[in-house]
Amino acid sequence: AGAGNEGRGAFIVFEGCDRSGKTTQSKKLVAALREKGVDAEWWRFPDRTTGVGRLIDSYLAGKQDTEDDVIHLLFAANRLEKKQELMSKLEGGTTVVLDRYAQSGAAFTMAKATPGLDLAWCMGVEGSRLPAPDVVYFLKAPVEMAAERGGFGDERYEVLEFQRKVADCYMNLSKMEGWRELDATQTIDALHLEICKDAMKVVEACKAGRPIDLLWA
Ligand code: 2DT
Repeated sequence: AGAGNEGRGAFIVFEGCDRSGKTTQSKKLVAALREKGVDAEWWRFPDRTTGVGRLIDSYLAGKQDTEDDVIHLLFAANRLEKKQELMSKLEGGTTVVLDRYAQSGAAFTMAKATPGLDLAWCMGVEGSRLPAPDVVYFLKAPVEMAAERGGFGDERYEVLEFQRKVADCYMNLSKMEGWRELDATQTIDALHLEICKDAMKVVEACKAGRPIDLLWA
């Protein structure tokens, strides 16, 4: 039990378009929190290691086509299957830093503009079954810049035109929900410092007993 082990852990989510720096920043945050004595873990969704996760992986790799509603539900199921573990980490005092969560689910499905799969549907599917993040860090960068970064273009959604739509959906969600918007074009270290300062406050508030809300209820 470290210094950060009394009270509950914070639930911190990173969102943003592909290649905006979520993975780098979320991992750096976990390392920094641990250095400060905060018990913290890095998670990501989709978790491709579960049975559901393997279906998602094969869809993202383009090996399998899946209806838009079905793949949305699989992404949601992938979160629901980790809910007990997530809750017991938070309640046990561990801060969980997530690289993508249900906000990705809503943004990517809405970007497809499939009839019947609107925001209300997305929110209804899992909104009352999962915990809400204590903060969402939204990394904003022009999609063109993200596309120039390494690794872009390997998977189903990594197409500039689609990423533009995802960015619009993220922007709308962010405004609606009051996410913490961050300039992802600054240096890795400058962005990291900005996030660290804010995240420590969130960790302290959760430790002091801020309740865990429902995601969208
Ligand atoms: P990465 O593993 O590189 O982050 O890509 N996605 C993710 C969805 O469409 N719905 C979801 O609920 C989630 C969590 C975003 C994963 C890809 O899967 C998309 C990019």
